[in-house]
Amino acid sequence: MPLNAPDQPVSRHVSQQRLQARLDTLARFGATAKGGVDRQALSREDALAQAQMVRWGHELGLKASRDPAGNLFLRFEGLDDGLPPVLSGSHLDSQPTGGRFDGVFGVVAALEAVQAMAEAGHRPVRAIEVVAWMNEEGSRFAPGMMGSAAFSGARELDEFLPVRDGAGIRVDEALAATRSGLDELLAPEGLSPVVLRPLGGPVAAYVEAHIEQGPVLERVGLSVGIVSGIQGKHTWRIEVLGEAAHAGTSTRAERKDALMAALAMVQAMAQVFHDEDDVTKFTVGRFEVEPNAPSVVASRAVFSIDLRHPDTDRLNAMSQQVQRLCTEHRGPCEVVVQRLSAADSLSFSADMRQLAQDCAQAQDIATLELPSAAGHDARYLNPLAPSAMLFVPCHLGITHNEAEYASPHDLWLGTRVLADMLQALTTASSPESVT
Ligand code: HGY
Ligand code: MN
Ligand code: MN
Repeated sequence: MPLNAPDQPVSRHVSQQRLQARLDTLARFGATAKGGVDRQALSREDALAQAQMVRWGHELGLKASRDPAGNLFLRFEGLDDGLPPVLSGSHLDSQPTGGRFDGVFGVVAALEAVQAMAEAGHRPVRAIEVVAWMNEEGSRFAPGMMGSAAFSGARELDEFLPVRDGAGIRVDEALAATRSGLDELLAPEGLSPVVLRPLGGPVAAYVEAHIEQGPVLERVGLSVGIVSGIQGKHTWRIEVLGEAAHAGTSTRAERKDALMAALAMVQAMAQVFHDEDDVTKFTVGRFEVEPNAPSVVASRAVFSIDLRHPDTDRLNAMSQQVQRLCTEHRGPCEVVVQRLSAADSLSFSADMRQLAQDCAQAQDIATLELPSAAGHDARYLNPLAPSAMLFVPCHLGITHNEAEYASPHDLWLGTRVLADMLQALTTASSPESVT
């Protein structure tokens, strides 16, 4: 049963200035010289950003909790504590040369929506939890979306704990370090420590605001997009093992050149996955070579594969070729093909998309429905509860790049629609079911 836009919308209390100020504050944690951010998952910068969210939540009387996967929750109590909460948020971690909006906008927008409710004197029937998911980006620890995948039960947290970053630090070590880091940051301020909560839990609905990471909304001159779905994404880690040898004395015939074998694999996949309509996205973003010395034949090469397509069958058909193509092109080397993640394409519920449309229309905000080519934590919430995503434009679609930009006005409009959606999802008219 679709819900309607609220008749006393709290969106009028959403503050553009406060939203921008909070984004500017968080952009300081991991700020890069070129105006972007490098805030790796479970890093000191990540802990500083989480601590700042806890401080802001504390000012609003929100209870902070963190689960064993490092997801952070700020809870705005509802009238009926027994009802499953509505969750809204995104991620605080970034790519190494990331932008100031990817992920963090959704976390700050959810907080702003809750603050607008508090200022409007609106007490929701069911709680709202502002959430910052751990390691959405998968930059320091692969795969990405570890926090939301573990929360939803799509993946076991135990699978992720032994994963190491480039410095050999394990996820569980980094989780422990940021947990104590968070307590150390907050204790001197007399803030109650962040409560440890169990992994998972009931969710009534989930809404995530995010920059589009594409050029469509800006091109058509709209400030808010309603996301129809998210394309499928499969990722791998490929390790090629050869033998170090002298660049001058070893002959081609006797070499076990890990780099040349890896390049042959990448080339073969690029050809097989090439499609004229440019829908398939095949990316090798990480490529490590050992010993990485100019006069030594490479003994080892490790590279990532990120393969995406909106059609799940097509994606699966391509996926099945990865092992074969790597094996066929390994030459005299050994190859280890490790699948890291496999997520199908998904669509968001029509009721939730309709609610987004109604809440925007009630504010005379024109919208466009569009798919997401980028992955988001909503992927893992969608099977649990009715979920939706809202996009705001990002200039020229530039993202995963320090030049990423979204205008204060667009961010404000997107947050206003989010606020009214969360209000509609938590009003008395919806105590038993959400949509
Ligand atoms: O990879 C993605 O699509 C997301 O931005 N981490
Ligand atoms: Mn993101
Ligand atoms: Mn991203």
